[in-house]
Amino acid sequence: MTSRASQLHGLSAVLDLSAEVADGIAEGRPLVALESTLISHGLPYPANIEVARASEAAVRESGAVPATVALRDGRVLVGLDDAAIEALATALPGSVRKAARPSLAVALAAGGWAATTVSATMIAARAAGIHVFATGGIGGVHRGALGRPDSTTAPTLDISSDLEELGRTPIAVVCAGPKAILDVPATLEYLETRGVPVISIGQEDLPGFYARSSGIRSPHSFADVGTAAAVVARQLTLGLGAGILVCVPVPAAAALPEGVARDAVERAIAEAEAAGVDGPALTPWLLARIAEITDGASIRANTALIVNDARIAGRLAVALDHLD
Ligand code: PSU
Ligand code: MN
Repeated sequence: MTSRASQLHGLSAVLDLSAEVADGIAEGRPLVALESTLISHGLPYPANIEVARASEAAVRESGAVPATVALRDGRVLVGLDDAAIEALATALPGSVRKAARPSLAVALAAGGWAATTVSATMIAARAAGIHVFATGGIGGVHRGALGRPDSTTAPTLDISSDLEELGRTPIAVVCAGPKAILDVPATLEYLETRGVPVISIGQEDLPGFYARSSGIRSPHSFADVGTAAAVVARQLTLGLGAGILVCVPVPAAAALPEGVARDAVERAIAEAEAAGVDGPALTPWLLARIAEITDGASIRANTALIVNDARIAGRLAVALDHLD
């Protein structure tokens, strides 16, 4: 490595803000980051492109500026135009990388398109000065990550880099709970250890991603976005370093009944284990298999919850702005 190449430039050297995002920042408007892995890996076409567009529209309706994040040819794009969203949504399977904190450098060096997960999107949002981010469900501790009680298989230690990122990057992440494919109690414990507050809006239970409830009580809950915003503002300004997870349930009309969601998730996980699927491919594989098992009902739930999260994130960004 030459001395020039070894200089530390930081992410700002590879950051490309869209005109809309740059204007929003210059005007001091509230902004909401959106991720792109759910477009390229999380949902099939055309649900993925509909969700990407509807999420941006929902953020705008709430009075904030959307900033969808992806990587292209070594650059971190914050704010995508419609052609970029279409490219991600229609890409051939396997042609778009999935970039998380541990794969960000490789994806940037490889060139071409890469989609950003929650961890990589948080990194980009922080570099752009965006404090609020909406996704569907965060990654977390996979079942079997810590071993299985009645089997001889070794612990996989498959724990999403999303959790570490929440522990070290001060951004509010709005989601419909940890994804139901995970070990949700272990995911909550991990977040607690890493100093990440988990709050739910509008109900005492932690939202269950496809279902309204995870069956677990939320560590904290608040009646509405306004009261949650005061806590978010406090967390982000205390200098603790960690972000905050803000959970809102999937809209009732699109929710899967708890039993239906649980059965589909358990069946898909058993099949994934039998098929030996692991690593970054596991989450997309499970989401796709659950869609087949539920005959598309999980896609409708996932779509509705992502757009709802974007709307709530927009309101949260506006409420934070009014607190300043
Ligand atoms: N939310 C969804 N669908 C998704 C994801 C979130 O509704 O596909 C993505 C996010 O990008 C999240 C990733 O960071 O799944 C988690 O992947 P892993 O478990 O491999 O860390
Ligand atoms: Mn993983």
